[in-house]
Amino acid sequence: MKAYQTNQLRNIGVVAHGSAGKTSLVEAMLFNTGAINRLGRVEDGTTTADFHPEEIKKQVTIHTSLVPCEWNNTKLNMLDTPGFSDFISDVKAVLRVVDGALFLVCAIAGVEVQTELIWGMAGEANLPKIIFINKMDRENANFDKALGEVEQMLAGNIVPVQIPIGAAETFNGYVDVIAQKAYTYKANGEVGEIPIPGDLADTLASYREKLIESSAEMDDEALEKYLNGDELTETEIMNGLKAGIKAGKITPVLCGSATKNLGVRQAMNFLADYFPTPEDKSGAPLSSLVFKTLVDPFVGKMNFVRVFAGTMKADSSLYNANKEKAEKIGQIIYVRGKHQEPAQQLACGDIGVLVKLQDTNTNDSLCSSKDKCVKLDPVIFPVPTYSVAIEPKSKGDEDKLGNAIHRTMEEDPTLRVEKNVETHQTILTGMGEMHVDITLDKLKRKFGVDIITKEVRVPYRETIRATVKVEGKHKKQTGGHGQYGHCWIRIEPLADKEFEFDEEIFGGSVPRQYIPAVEKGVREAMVDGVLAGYPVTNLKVVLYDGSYHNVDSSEMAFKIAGAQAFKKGALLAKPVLLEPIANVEVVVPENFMGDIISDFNTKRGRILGMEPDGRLTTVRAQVPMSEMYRYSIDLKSITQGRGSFSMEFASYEEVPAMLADKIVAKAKADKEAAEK
Ligand SMILES: Nc1nc2c(ncn2[C@@H]2O[C@H](COP(=O)(O)OP(=O)(O)OP(=O)(O)O)[C@@H](O)[C@H]2O)c(=O)[nH]1
Ligand SMILES: [Mg+2]
Repeated sequence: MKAYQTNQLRNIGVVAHGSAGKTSLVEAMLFNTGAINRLGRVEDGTTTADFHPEEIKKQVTIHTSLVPCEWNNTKLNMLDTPGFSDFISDVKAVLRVVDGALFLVCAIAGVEVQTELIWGMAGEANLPKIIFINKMDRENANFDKALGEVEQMLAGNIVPVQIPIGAAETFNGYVDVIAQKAYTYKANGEVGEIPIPGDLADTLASYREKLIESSAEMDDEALEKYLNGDELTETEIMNGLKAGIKAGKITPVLCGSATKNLGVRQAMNFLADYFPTPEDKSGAPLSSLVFKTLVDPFVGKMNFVRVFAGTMKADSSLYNANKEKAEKIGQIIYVRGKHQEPAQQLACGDIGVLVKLQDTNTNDSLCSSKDKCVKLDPVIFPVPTYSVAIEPKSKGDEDKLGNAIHRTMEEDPTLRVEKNVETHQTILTGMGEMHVDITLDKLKRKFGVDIITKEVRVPYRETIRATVKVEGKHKKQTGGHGQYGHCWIRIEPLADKEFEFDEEIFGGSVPRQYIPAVEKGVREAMVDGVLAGYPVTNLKVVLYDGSYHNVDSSEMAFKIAGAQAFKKGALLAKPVLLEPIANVEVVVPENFMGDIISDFNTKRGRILGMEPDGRLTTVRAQVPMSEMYRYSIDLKSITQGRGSFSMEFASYEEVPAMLADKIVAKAKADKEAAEK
């Protein structure tokens, strides 16, 4: 791959809802450059961008792929992103490093949820946007309907610069609104000029008017001319369009078919001619951001990096501003999907891959040295909310699993792993079912660990509601050295603290040195509650009496006596089961509010409040954690993917009696089964 100057580069994020045709479009683009001589198909797993085994298997994009297309003396750095919501983190990362986004809209399905969401993100980032209405060749393709949805659902000044000629099997050309000419696609990829179809004349006139008006608004002189009723020159229109795109004030709309490779060359020309170039800061100190990390089985760790200022040179040393550590560049490589070739440098604005960096991962800023350090804003990744419990299929693989997960997390910022000390489960949390499935597949394929998943156990706890006085006596005095420990304890509920131990011993009925042993016995007994084996909390134990034996008493004997007393006492002290409650915040379009609330009612939730904010409403509630482990799936189905939520632990509360009976019964059955 040739080296390109900053003004020859275009960094373009290809984004949309799943299946809109992003990967197919990028494939056609690459084919048109001559870099590949066969047009790969997603269905066959032969595209350049979807090369990871998990992508080929599922026929969807899971990882962002960088596919540079050398075209008309420019390099279009196309970043093909996933459309499936579980992998939205990759889209977020891409939007952080590109100079604009190419949105695909399916000519049949129209504007779908993920497209709407990503549109919002691109808007927040002030990114230039272009729309390509795809699948014009398919049955029921309807450009006007798709365009209508775009205008209605996506904010901004939408300006069609092409009009398709025909649709579905008759789709065979387009009218260029800028040049005011009509073309038909030819088999060899060229186009031939044809007369403008009569039935499109009015549409052309109205789109052209919109284009001129929008372009004129970008320049005072042009605007004055326009308002005076004078004609704008072609150059003025083109400059206005270019400026409008860059400023995010004009969103041009193009059309075509990715899989038939129709309209794709025109889209490439348009990107090369009208899309903004990276800002040229080649003279400034090096500033760059890693936006994706992949662990390749052959190459090792690959860090995708975008240079924002300066030039990055191969065989040089870098400084990682986040880790505050020097890094040596092993090699810079240009990638095209999985194809790799060495590069001497990355010009300002360019995107490439660094291999074998020690401590660098996604979101790290790399600069030239400590004193010329530039730390860039990181990508804010979504917090994962879908959890499963995992364990290796064969017990011996525990260590292997730990290591494999650690490596996988290096390349995935939306994965969490946590060992729950109460339930002894390892909990894997990801963005959704598909994300977790793919992660488990990957762990098996890359690291050879077979993993089974289990339902997440709720970390219930137990406490008591009444005060009791009980005796514990451990006495074995037949033959040899005997054992003797004897205590009286009072167990009382304690509101704000997990545990407290006190003593009110008079006259040395229990000698000093054995008091800690009683406490130890109680604490050990509290780990395994009397109701269902959960840890017991929120109580105070007071040792107030007992007795001892000069020869036979020991710490061990008093520990056993303490434990005995506690077990007996806890049963008498009205034990109850506690469950963790979460504070939940759900953000949904206003019209789903009612459904969200009634769903929480079925989940034993308490609604704390609702706050409208524009089209969205935030619902705040307290819901038992046990009802929330699969909420990401429920929320997706209630809102068709338009909602998001977060939650955090709030407190422990008593489980309603009916439910508690079931949990206790199940715990007993489990215990019996385990003992068999
Ligand atoms: N008829 C027709 N089918 C298309 C076109 N573009 C894509 N497809 C088909 O639509 C399906 C999805 O295409 P992809 O290119 O994988 O779509 P994507 O946007 O990359 O999807 P994700 O990676 O899952 O987000 C595939 O079966 C393609 O063959 C098109 O222009 N016309
Ligand atoms: Mg794809």
